[in-house]
Amino acid sequence: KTAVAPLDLFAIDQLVDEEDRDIQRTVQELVTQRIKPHLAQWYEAGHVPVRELAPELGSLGLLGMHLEGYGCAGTSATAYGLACLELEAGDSGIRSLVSVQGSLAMFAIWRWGSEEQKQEWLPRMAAGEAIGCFGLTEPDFGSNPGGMRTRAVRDGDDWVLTGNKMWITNGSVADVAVVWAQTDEGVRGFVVPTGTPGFSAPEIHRKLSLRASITSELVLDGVRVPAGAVLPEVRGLKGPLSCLNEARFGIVFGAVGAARDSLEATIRYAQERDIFDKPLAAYQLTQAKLADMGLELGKAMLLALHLGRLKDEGTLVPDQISLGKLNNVREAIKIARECRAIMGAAGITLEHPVLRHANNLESVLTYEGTSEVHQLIIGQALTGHSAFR
Ligand code: TGC
Ligand code: FAD
Repeated sequence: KTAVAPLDLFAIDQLVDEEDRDIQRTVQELVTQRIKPHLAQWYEAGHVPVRELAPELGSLGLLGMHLEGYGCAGTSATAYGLACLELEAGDSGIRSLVSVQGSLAMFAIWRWGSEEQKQEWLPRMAAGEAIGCFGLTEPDFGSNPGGMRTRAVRDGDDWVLTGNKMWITNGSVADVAVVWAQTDEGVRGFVVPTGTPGFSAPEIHRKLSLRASITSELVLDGVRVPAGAVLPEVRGLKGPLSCLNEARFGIVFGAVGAARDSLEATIRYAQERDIFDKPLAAYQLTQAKLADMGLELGKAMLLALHLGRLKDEGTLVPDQISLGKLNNVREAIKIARECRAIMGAAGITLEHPVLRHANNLESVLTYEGTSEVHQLIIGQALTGHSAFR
């Protein structure tokens, strides 16, 4: 009897529109042919060729794909989610590249930028010719970005930015950084070309997670930008947090991809590996683990699709994105770790994707709001009390 693909357990494919499914298949093909063969090497090297990959991702419309106009594909939010799922079935670092470009840097400009900023950056970013990064986190302010110390002060018509950002995806390969800074008018966003004097982005090395992704510090040492560099349409923390909603939504789907890839690899392995004279897959203990993982994977996918539908209807609220991010990343990391254990020693190498996914998901659990931050957002929605301070 042939094994059932984990996603088919729930017959979830039938719930997805034909058009969205076509997009998903195209991304799956790209990941299988162009990305998966190189992942072990990129991961080992702690490097990913962002400059080469970005135009390929752009040519498929994957950069800023759910945005309208300015060279963006304008797909449904669900299609964007399914693309994130397939990219993260490759590696969380590849999905990060796409999340940061489309949902953070491009979205910030698309939603809060001036017409000039949009015309200047969005078409090139959609094509993958210009790379963007998003600087919110600081060394001392991660979960609490409202405390940020980076400051932008007026000097005549210009703004001068000073401060440090930390853990910034694509920082050292970016052409443009969307930087959030305190001003006399509250937090504001700035579109900073990375060649501006005073801007530097040292890469962070020795990561044990998200190795197929570039992570950097941003140093802003009196970076002078013209008046037209400020995002004119937003003031306050709502600016960056609105971008996080978009990226967190992508992660709700993406985490399912990492879990699916782990489970598929493990089911294959368990069928081929004989232990005490019969396949590992034939033992009740193994089957109980696989069944529980298949169940959690299907539930996570149903939740992702539900949130996708709400987003496409225009009714999705941030608290619901927190439900999805908390559940799906938490379950995905449990699945990847359990898969690693089922594979025994073979699970610890880059011959199989499971420990790579589990290690990546450590970052995913932390970035875009830690699990604790999302628990507290949900706690606040349930009780009306903010437990953040
Ligand atoms: P709080 O007082 O609750 O709110 C301040 C203002 O923001 C508004 N707001 C939102 N607006 C849009 N979307 C949301 N989700 C929003 N949440 C809050 C709120 O209405 C208020 O507006 P106004 O007009 O009244 O001023 O803010 P707080 O300081 O208490 O903080 C709340 C908290 C802790 C939930 C927030 O700070 C938070 O989410 N912290 C986590 C930070 C985080 O997620 N950072 C991610 C950095 S980027 C990243 O990790 C990229 S990883 C690479 C990849 O994606 O692959
Ligand atoms: P902290 O905020 O110091 O949290 C430490 C611990 O305290 C966590 O367990 C947290 O859950 C817990 N905690 C926090 N608040 C509370 C509370 N109220 N109650 C109880 N517990 C609490 N940021 C960007 O701006 N742009 C990027 O492109 C980007 N890319 C990233 C890429 C990677 C690989 C990583 C790892 C991070 C990236 N980040 C980025 C930063 C990320 O968003 C932060 O790491 C995250 O927001 C958490 O901040 P922190 O690491 O400072 O942890």
